[in-house]
Amino acid sequence: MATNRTFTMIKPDAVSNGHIGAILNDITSAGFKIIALKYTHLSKETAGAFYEVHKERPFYADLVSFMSSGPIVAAILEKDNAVEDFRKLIGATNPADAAEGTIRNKYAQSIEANAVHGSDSDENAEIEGNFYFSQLERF
Ligand code: RTP
Ligand code: MG
Repeated sequence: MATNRTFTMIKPDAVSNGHIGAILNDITSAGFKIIALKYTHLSKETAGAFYEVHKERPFYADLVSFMSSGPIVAAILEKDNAVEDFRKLIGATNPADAAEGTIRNKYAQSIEANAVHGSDSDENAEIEGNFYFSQLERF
């Protein structure tokens, strides 16, 4: 069953390049409501645990280093058809392939430093949101 929530992170490249405000504005302008929001810095261990699903992928070690290289912004977002619509809003993983006007098209640096994360399923949105936020941190 489709739910109306997804989970995102503004990645270290976009934070250090000063794009937090612009990206949150794009997200809310596209009709997503912010349910939970956190500014934090992942340790290598925490980033490794978050990306456990990618453990066997060749880019896993680099991804964990990158995601723990500086602060990130984590959020739970709400909108009808949230997971699919949010992935449309952010664009393809590789910014070279991301459609004009998408967040990755505007703010990403490379296939790894690609500005934002977006959950790829309702099930993962739930798991990822629970990784960062308690019930008391959701509004
Ligand atoms: P995300 O999970 O961050 O929303 O990205 P995605 O679904 O579009 O891509 P995924 O396949 O889940 O990969 C997770 C993140 O790993 C980095 N990556 N690097 N060097 C590479 O070839 C490579 N491929 C992926 C990216 O940061 C990607 O977003
Ligand atoms: Mg993914």
